[in-house]
Amino acid sequence: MDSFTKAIKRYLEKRFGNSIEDASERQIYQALMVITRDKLAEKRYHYINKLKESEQKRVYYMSMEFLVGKTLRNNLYNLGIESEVKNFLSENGFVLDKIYDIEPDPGLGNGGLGRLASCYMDALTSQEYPITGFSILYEFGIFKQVISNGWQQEFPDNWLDLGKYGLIYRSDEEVEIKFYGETKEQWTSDGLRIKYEDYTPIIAEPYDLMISGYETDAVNVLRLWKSKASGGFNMRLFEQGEYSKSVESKAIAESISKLLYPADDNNKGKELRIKQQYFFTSASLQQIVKMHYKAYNTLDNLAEKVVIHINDTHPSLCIPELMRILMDEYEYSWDKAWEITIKTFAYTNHTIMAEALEKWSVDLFRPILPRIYTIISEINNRFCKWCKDIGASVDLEEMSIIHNDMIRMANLCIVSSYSVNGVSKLHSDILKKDTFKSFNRIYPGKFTNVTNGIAHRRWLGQANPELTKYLNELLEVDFIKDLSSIENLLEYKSDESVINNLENIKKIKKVQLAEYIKKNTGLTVDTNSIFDVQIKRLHEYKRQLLNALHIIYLYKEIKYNALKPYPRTFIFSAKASSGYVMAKNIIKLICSISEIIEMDPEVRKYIKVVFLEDYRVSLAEKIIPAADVSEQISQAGKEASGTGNMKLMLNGALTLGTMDGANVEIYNAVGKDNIFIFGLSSEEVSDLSERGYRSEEFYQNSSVIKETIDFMRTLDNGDSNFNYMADYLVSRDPYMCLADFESYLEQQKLIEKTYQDRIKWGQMSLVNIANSGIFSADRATSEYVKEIWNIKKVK
Ligand code: OX2
Repeated sequence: MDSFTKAIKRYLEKRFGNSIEDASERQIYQALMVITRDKLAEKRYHYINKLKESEQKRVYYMSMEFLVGKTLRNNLYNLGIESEVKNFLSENGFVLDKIYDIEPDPGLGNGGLGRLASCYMDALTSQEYPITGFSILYEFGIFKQVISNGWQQEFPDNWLDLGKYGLIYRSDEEVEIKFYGETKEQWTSDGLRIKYEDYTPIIAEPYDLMISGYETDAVNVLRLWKSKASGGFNMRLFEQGEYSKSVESKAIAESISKLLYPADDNNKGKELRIKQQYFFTSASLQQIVKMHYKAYNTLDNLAEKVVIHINDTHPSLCIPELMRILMDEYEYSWDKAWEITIKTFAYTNHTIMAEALEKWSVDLFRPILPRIYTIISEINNRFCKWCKDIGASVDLEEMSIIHNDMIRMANLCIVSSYSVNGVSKLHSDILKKDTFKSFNRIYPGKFTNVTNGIAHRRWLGQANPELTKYLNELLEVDFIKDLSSIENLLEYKSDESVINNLENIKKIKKVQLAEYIKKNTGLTVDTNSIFDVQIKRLHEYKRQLLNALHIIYLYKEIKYNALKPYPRTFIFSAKASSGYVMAKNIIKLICSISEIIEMDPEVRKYIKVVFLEDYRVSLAEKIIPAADVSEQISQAGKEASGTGNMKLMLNGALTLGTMDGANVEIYNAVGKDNIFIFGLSSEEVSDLSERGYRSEEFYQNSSVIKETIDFMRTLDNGDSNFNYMADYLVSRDPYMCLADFESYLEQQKLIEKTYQDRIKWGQMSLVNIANSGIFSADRATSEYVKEIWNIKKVK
């Protein structure tokens, strides 16, 4: 530790010519980022040497998204030096929390899928497993959301400006990626060889982010690739006065790593997205293969030493890329290359939403990646032939990788991986029984489940130090090291003083959040009210609209039927994909409700609506510990798992949810008396869909629905979209909000009643915290380690 503080002083002197007394907060921030990074890099050096010596198997985790969250606090916490650094700084007049605030959230992801990848990197590192993450160094991560007059606006997020201090540039490991051009088959004395001509080369520059683990010597790396033109700018054009043309190819090349697509609901921006996907998978594969060859002088044992995990289909071009490298660069035959490939890849599916299952049109794809296209096409030919050979009565319409001139990436992944998993029990069952049922028939045993998990060290240890400290003292077990031991809390279920203490901690977190709300929205919220929270991407299937409809109902009842409900603060935070019009309309609706309530002194005594803009990891860390109610109200069968549900439960919020995704497992863990479940089951949803869902019938047949929607229309003032949304609900309602409305209302009433029984609520909350152990990412990653990857700790 002494050396750490010395290093801070030395850095300030050398870099800025300042002593610590004269340093600015910015300078302290930079010093801490750089010194922490270098300290981790040093640890990494020893760790990697042990790993190399042991020649053990490694995992490479490919993901288009990693939502790492702020790194500085996480690293100091994991290194066990946070409180010393805090004291050292405060002796010198600085507040560590203010320094943390300077760091931007590296927004290299959209939502759950990206955050899951980061939780897993953290958990695996804490358990000393060898994993490397690969992704893109997006210059602009997920956009900054600003709400203006209730509408979402997007602004670029220039996170690298201050975020760059955590990265290490590895100029020695650049690779070249080839796009466009033509491939020619050539017969040589060694047989058939592929020659690639007239291609456009792009350089991938590697930047490494150190991933620290809790109380461990392990340091893993997230490698992020940045695109750069090969050859830079054209001097001849520049000399001819063609200034903008001279840098054109550079601009095109660099566009690849410019922006994270703010869409996790569809596959837009097709061409650039294909380029991004190939760019990072090719760069990563080239590096993996090169390193392996250097270590073993052969690729024959690749599958024994390497697992490449494909996080949803976005990185699926890894598969044909490995085939290409093996055949075109290392002269393997098709059969031998295929044998290695299908033992190397494992694939996780994260969604069954048709619009999110990636498909690329052959016409678009083939010119960009001609060689890769030929390989995919050959994989498909052989797969279809094999199906016929085994005589399986299989449905090639459903299973063929290329169908109607579209390449179906999930099918490619299933055919080419040795393992396919879903992310909750329900989701994995749906994959087997429905979405991929024919595949499940011909590949028995290939499909499996690993229910998601979360990095409790961040989501409890760091986000809620008050609760962590209290539980540490109470339980006398290191539940931060091993979350399963948190179940000891159950012993205190009847201990009123414990219930009171938990309630007091919740209150502290609510006060902190209320201050944030005041500062950022100007709204004053009652910290004695129920904090009812829905925070996640804005999607119709997640049904923020159902939540909004309930608030409109309450408003009507308070205003016209003298209802005096227990006070509630409805807190929303969500980004909508920039092209998703209906999602943006839902944000507008929520903001309009908030405004109307705020103007009405009669109503705002009881209910308030807060929409916090720019949802991101660091904001989630503030909201989650303060939540009383966790809204997990997706249409059953649509949310593959959810992970926010687990984070909220861990912090003592009670779930109000449908039997969807991991809610089902939360229900099983806490029992029916400690959760609020409503709505149609996933089978009932399917049945109703098949029979033909008509929301208008629900509107006509239920007086409460009818009155609420009719009232909603009266709120329209021309600038709001109440009428528009009411029409949408009555005429379409694709995710069946109206079908579930009454049962949702019933559970909301029960919540209100239960909350007022402070002991009962406190006990339910305690039971939730105590049963959250199974949702640790340590548990989830251990399942990957044992069931799928078969790797060992680095000792
Ligand atoms: C999300 C899923 O929607 C969510 O249910 C799940 O918890 C998360 O992935 C992590 O598994 N994009 N985001 C997801 O899937 C896709 C595709």
